[in-house]
Order: sequence, then structure tokens, then C-alpha cells
Amino acid sequence: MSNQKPIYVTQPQLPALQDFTQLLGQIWDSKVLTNGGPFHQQLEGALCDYLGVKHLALFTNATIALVTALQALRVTGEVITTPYSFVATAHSLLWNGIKPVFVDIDPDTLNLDPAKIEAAITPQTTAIMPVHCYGNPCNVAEIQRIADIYGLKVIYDAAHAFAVNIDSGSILNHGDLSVLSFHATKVFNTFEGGAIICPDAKMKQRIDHLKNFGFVDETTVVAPGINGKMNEMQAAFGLLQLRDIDAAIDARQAIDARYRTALNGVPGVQCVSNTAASRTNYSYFPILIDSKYPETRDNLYFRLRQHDIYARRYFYPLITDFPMYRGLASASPSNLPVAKKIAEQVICLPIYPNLTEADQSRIIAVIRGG
Ligand code: T4K
Repeated sequence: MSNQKPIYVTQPQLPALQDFTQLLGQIWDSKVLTNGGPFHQQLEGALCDYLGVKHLALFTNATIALVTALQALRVTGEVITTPYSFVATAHSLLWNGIKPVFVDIDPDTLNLDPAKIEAAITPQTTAIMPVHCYGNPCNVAEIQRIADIYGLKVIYDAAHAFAVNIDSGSILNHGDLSVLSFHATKVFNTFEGGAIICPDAKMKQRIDHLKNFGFVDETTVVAPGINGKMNEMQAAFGLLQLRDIDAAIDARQAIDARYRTALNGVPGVQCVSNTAASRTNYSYFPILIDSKYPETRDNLYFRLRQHDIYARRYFYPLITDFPMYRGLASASPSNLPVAKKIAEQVICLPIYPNLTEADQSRIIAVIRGG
């Protein structure tokens, strides 16, 4: 083991503590802690402006937001989704009694492969839940084309896609709903948190009811809603995060560029590219290790750990390897050869605004065999 300071896959960027305590002072004065208070309202507006979206409902985390998005659209039966994601994507389906149907990923985008969706559609299929993995945009036009033909809803798990644009604007304006995560490990965080982006005010109203137990007013409950509300402390923190977000993304971009230059030409190391986005957020830095590299992916992963570098194998194992999914016919490895291969090759390297050049050089040296 090395005696150097540990480097984790990510580290949240925090605003100045005194700025936060000042906002906490306002919460102490108002005694409004939650249930759609002033910071909550302010953050919803500020995020709509920043992201370029029309309506946004804040949530306590993205997992509850995904569960609620499915409820809002009354999705039932079967939903087509990707095995190459964080397990929360598929869990949100099981929490709604929906059967996930897994479809393989595209080897370039690492997102649901649109060419394989139609073969997985059955009379029970009601929706598609793709993921913009690592913030790489899905092929939204093709997915929408298929959804329109078969009358399917589309809910994007956009947990990684904060501030990601394609030529037409925010990636979050595609599909019926999109869900963001504001977890501590994300580009924009509110400790824990998330949001549903929706195209119209009526849908936002339904989502707002669903995240507040189904209450419309003091005596009216219209649906078996959940408690998915973001509290005032999280929302106030989010406002401060938003102030610094452009600088944070710029710092990530510089780290991304340095990795690409330093790893270019290292045999067996391929940096995953994000080609479809006109603006990206540099949320993750995935590399793929192939047989030209002198050791296996896992050997490299453990060697990095010996140097106190805690890279992560996002997303290994595949969701379909977990016991609650592996019995499904669509979870069979023969149905998912690309996802299987990528899950065995991937390592996400540390990337966060405060990663120093010296720390990054340490990581690069280990990968280059130092
Ligand atoms: N959909 C997708 C596609 C997702 O990736 C996720 C979450 C969701 C849905 C669900 O969103 P939320 O319901 O969480 O809003 C982490 C996160 O917990 C999870 O939010 C995230 N995806 C996933 C990709 O990564 P772990 O188990 O790897 O986190 P953990 O605790 O090992 O953290 C990684 C490193 O980050 C640590 O080694 C150190 C650093 N860290 C972490 C935390 C929590 C900090 O420096 N400070 C912290 O507070 O899952």
C-alpha cells in the first residue's frame, strides 16, 4: 500500500461554508423547512432557466423521481431498458410492479441500441426507459420514432445528463419525462436530490401532487402519492451550487482533456468519446481496457487501489447479473453481448473540479505502467 492521500472517483465541490450558513439563517428565521418553501420555488425556477427547460419538479433523490415518473405516466406491463446502468434504473420498474425487458447497448454510445428495441416489443410493452449513460446523449430521434409507431411512452433516466445539450438544445427536452440526479457524486448536487423535467404545466402539477402524498389541498387526495419532496436545506444548497456550476464544468473539461492527451496511444486503453453532445458536463471519465493492455481490467483496477486511487467499475456487474433480474429471459448474457463486454472492460477514472494536476499525473503514471 502507498502512503499517499487517497484519490476517489469523485469528490463533491462545496460552496463557501459561510454562504451556506447565511442561507441556513434565513431558514431558521422563517421556520419553513420543507413542503415547497421559498428556496424550493427559487431553485425550480433557476434550474429551468439554467438548463433551458420549461417545467421541473424537484425531488428528494432520482430514484424516487424515477418511481414517480412511471406513476405519473401510468406505465404498466413491460418497459424496455438498458442493463448498463446504476441499479436504480431497473429498481424503479420493480417498485411499480413493472417487468423490465433488457435490450443491448450500442458499442459507441454505450446507450440502449435503438436498432434492437423493436424486436423486444410485445403487446405488454408500454414504455422505453433509456439512460444517457455518463451524460452521452441517446439517439433521441430514433427512440422517439419507434415510440411513436408503437404508442410507447419514453422516460429518460438522465441522472448523468445535467447541462448536456445537443444541437436542438437541452437533452432533457426529449421523451415524455426526464429524470436528473443531484446526488453528492453528481456534477450538480444538493447532498441528495433529483428532479423530473416535464414538457407541460399540467404534467408538472400531477407530479407535484404525486410527490406530496397525492394532496391537492388540505382535504383532497387524488392519488396514492409518495413523499418525494426536496427540503429547504437541500434547495438552498442547490442555489449556491448553481452559482459555481459553469466554473465546475470548465474545471472538469480541463481534466478530461488532460486524460485524453496523456492516454492517447497507450496500447489497450480507449477513452470513451462523447460525440453526440454539443455541450457536455464531463461527469465521468470512462476508459475501456482491451487485450492489448499488458494486464486485465481487474488487475489495473486493483493496482490503482494499491496506489490509493479508487477508480470505479461503473457499470460492472450489469444490472442483469443481480439476483432480482438474472432469471428474466432478456437478462440472458447471449441477449446482451455488447453490454457484457463493455462491463468487463470499463474503469471510470477520478474526475472532479478539485482534482489537482499532481493527483491526475499520479493516476496517469499508474495506467502507463509506472
Ligand atoms: N440512475 C442512474 C443512471 C444513476 O447513476 C443513479 C445514481 C441513479 C439513477 C439514482 O440516483 P440517486 O437516487 O442516487 O439520486 C454512487 C451514487 O450513490 C449514485 O447516486 C450514483 N448513481 C452511482 C453511479 O454512484 P456508489 O455506491 O458508487 O457511491 P459511493 O458512496 O461509493 O461514492 C463514490 C465515491 O464518491 C466515494 O468513493 C467517495 C466519493 N463521495 C461519495 C459520497 C456519497 C464523496 O466524496 N462524498 C460523498 O458524500 O453510488
